[in-house]
Amino acid sequence: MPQYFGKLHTTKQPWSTIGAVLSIQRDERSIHFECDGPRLAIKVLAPNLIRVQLTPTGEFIPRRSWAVALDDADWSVVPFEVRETDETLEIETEQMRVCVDRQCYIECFDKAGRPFAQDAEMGMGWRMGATAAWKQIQTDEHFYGFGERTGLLDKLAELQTNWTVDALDYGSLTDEMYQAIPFLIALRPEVGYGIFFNTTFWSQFDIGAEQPGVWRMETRGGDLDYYIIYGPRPEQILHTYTQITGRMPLPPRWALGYHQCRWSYESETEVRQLARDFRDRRIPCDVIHLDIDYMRGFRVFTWSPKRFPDPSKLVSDLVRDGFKTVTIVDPGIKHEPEADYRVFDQGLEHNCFVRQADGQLFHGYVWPDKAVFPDFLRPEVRTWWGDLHKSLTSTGVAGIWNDMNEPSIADRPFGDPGNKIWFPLDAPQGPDDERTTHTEVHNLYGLTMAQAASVGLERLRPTERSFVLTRSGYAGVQRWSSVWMGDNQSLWEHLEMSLPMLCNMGLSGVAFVGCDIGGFAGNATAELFARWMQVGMLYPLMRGHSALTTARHEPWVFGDRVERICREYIELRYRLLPYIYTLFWEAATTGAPILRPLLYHFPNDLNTYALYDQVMLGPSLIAAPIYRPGVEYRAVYLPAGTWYDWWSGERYEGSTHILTHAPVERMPLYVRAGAIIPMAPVMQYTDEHPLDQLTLRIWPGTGEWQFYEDDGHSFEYRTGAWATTTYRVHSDGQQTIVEIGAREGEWTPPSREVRVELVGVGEQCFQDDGIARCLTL
Ligand code: MIG
Repeated sequence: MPQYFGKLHTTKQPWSTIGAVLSIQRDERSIHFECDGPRLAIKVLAPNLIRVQLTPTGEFIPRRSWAVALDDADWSVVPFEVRETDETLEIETEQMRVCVDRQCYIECFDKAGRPFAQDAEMGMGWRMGATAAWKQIQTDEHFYGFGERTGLLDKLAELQTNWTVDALDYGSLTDEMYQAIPFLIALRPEVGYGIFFNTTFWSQFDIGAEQPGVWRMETRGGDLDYYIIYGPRPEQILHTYTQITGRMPLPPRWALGYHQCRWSYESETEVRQLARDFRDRRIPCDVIHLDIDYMRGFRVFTWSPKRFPDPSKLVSDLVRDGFKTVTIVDPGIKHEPEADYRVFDQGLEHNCFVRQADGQLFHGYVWPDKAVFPDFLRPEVRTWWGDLHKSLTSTGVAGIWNDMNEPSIADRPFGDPGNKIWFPLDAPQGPDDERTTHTEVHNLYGLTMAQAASVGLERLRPTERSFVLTRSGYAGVQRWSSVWMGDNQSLWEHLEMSLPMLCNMGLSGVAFVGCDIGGFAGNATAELFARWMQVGMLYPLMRGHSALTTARHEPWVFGDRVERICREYIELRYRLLPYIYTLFWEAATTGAPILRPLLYHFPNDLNTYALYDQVMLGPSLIAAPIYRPGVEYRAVYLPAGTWYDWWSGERYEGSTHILTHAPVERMPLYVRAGAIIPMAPVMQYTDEHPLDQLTLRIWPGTGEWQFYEDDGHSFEYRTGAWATTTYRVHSDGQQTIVEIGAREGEWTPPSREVRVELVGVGEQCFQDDGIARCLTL
C-alpha cells in the first residue's frame, strides 16, 4: 500500500516490555539476562558485531540458516570485558562498548564515547503476534539500505515494509517491493552502524515516521533477533554484513557486457535477426534473453516447437557469433494431469508442490493458467528443480532469469479481473524436521528459487560459471543471484529513481543489480532512451528490456543519432570492463557495492547524504547524469580532493559545486586525481579477443589500484588461477612516477603490451611480463 495512505488504524493492545533483570550469566561469547519469564541474550561475534536476541516466553526459537551464512559458533571467539555496576552491565570489545541497564535498555558507544544504536524510551516490546524494538535517531543521522526501495536515497521519515510482492506499476510511494531485505545503515559524521533484522516474517522499519527522533523495527515473529554492526564507515558495515549473509560469487565476465531483452523475441527468426543487427551495426552485445514466449504454452522447461524448432542449433549459432543465451523460468507449473507434462507429473509424484493446511494441492493462476508451485524451502525440491534446468543447459543456455517469484499469483484465470494472492499463510512449508508455515517463509520464496537455480547450474555446468537473475529475494540473495528492479516505466522519473534504487541495493549487500534500460512499461522517447543508455552503462547489470505491446527499445530504433550515442556508451562500458571486473571481484571478496552513492566514500561529508543523482562507479569515477528532458546543464557536486573531467581533462578542486554542460551526447563523468583505470580495446563481445592490449589510463595525483584478472569463465580462480597487479602513482614535484608491482597469483594473462597514458602529460608502453617496474613520465 502506498505510504501516502499511512497505516490503517487498528485497535492494538499495548506493548509489554521486558521488566527488571533478575540474574545475569556469562559464557565465552554471550551474556544472558534472565527476567521474570522473558530472556535476553547478547552475543559478541566480532569486535564490531553483536547479536541481540529477546524471547518473551523464555524459549529461544531455534535459529534457521536461511539468510545467515555464518553460524554463531563459526565466528572466532573474540575477547571482551564485562563490567557490572549497580545500574548497568557494560560489555567492551576492541571497537565498541555496549551498556545494558537493569531494564534491558541497550546503548552502544564507539571508542570516543559517541553513542549509536541506542534504545529509545520504549526499548523492546511485544504483544500478540509481534515484537519490536525502538531506537533513537541522532541529529544529522540518515538511513540507507533497506534492500529494494523506490524514491530517493535517504529513508528518514519513511516506513519500509519487508514483504515480497509483485510490485507492478510501482512508483515513488510504493512500500513493499519484490525484494525484502531487512537491513539498514544509519550514518552521521564520524559514526555509522548497520542493523540486520534477522526475521523472515513480515517486518517493518519506521524511520521516524510515527515519532520523529525514534526509529522502530517490528516483526510478526515471536522473538526479536537483530545484529548491530559498528562501522563507522559504510564499507566496514558491509564487510561485516556480508560475512553474516554471504557474498556474491564471481559471475562470468560475459555477464558484465550488454544484455538485450524484450518481452518477447518470440521466434528463432526474430532472435537471429536481432543478433545480426548487433553485429552489423557494430554495437557490442554479449547476452540475449528469451522471455516467456520461448516456451510451449508457458510450460516451464519446455521449448515451443513452432517458434523455436531447433533450440540447440540456434543457441550454438549464437555462441559462434559471441552471444550467450539466457532463458526466463517462472515458478508456476502448469497444472496438467495426464498430459505427459513431466514437470507437473514428477513434481506431483515426488510431492514437491506447496499444499494447503488441509493437504490439498494449492493452485493459483499465472501465465500457464492454472498452476502449482514448488516448495523451494525443501532441499530435495531444490535439487529436483535444479536438475530440471538440464532441458535448457543441454541446448547451451548459459544463464537463468527467475521471474514472478514473490511469488506472483492471481486468484482466477488471466483475463478475468482477479486479485493477486499468496499462498495461504498457514500452508505448511519446509522439510519435515523444520516444518513451518508460509507466514514465516513468504519472503524466502524468490531467494530459495534462485538458490535452486544457482546450485543446479553449477552441477549441470561444472566447469563454466553461469549467470542467474532474480526478481524476488531476501537478505543474502547476493549469494545466489543478480537482481533487477522489476517492472519500471519509460518515464524520466524512473530513470532518475534508478540510481538511488541501485545504490540502496548495493548498500544492502547486493552489488550485481540493474534496472531495465529504456524502461519496461511504456514507450521511451529518443531522448529518454539516449539518456537512459548513458546511465545504463553504469549499472552493474546492463540490460535493455521492454514489455509486450510497447514500442521496440533496441539501440537502433530511435534513429542514427541515438544509435551513435548508444554505441558510444556501450563501447565505453566495454572499454572499462577490466576496471569493472575488478570491482566485481572486490564485491565478491569484500561485499562492497559496485555502484555507490557518494556517501560511501565520503561518509563524513554531509553534502553527500541526500545526493541521489550522482553516483560512483568504484572509487575513481563520479557520474552526474542528466535525467530530465530538454536539460543540457546541471549542477555537479565534487567532494574533497582534485577531480578531472573525463572528457575534457579539465581540473577541479573539491569540495565545490560546478555547472556543467551536457548536450545529449554527453553524460558528465569525473575522475579522481591519482585514479588508475585499466581499459580494454572495444570488442563486440567480452571474449572476442583475449586482453592482449591493456591501457592504464592514469590521472596525475597519488593513487593505487589493484587490478584483478582471471580467465573470466571457469571456476579455476577458486584454486589459484587468478592474477593481481598493484599499480601506484605519485609525483615527486617535477615528474610523475608510475610503479607497476610484480604480478601475483597463478594465472598468466595473454602476452601483451601495456600502454600507460598519463592524462594530459604523455604515454609510455611496456611489454607485460609480470615483473615489477617503475616508469617516469
Ligand atoms: O506478468 O515474462 O518483470 O521483466 O518481461 C509479467 C514477462 C511477467 C514480468 C517481468 C518482466 C517480464 C514479464 N514478467
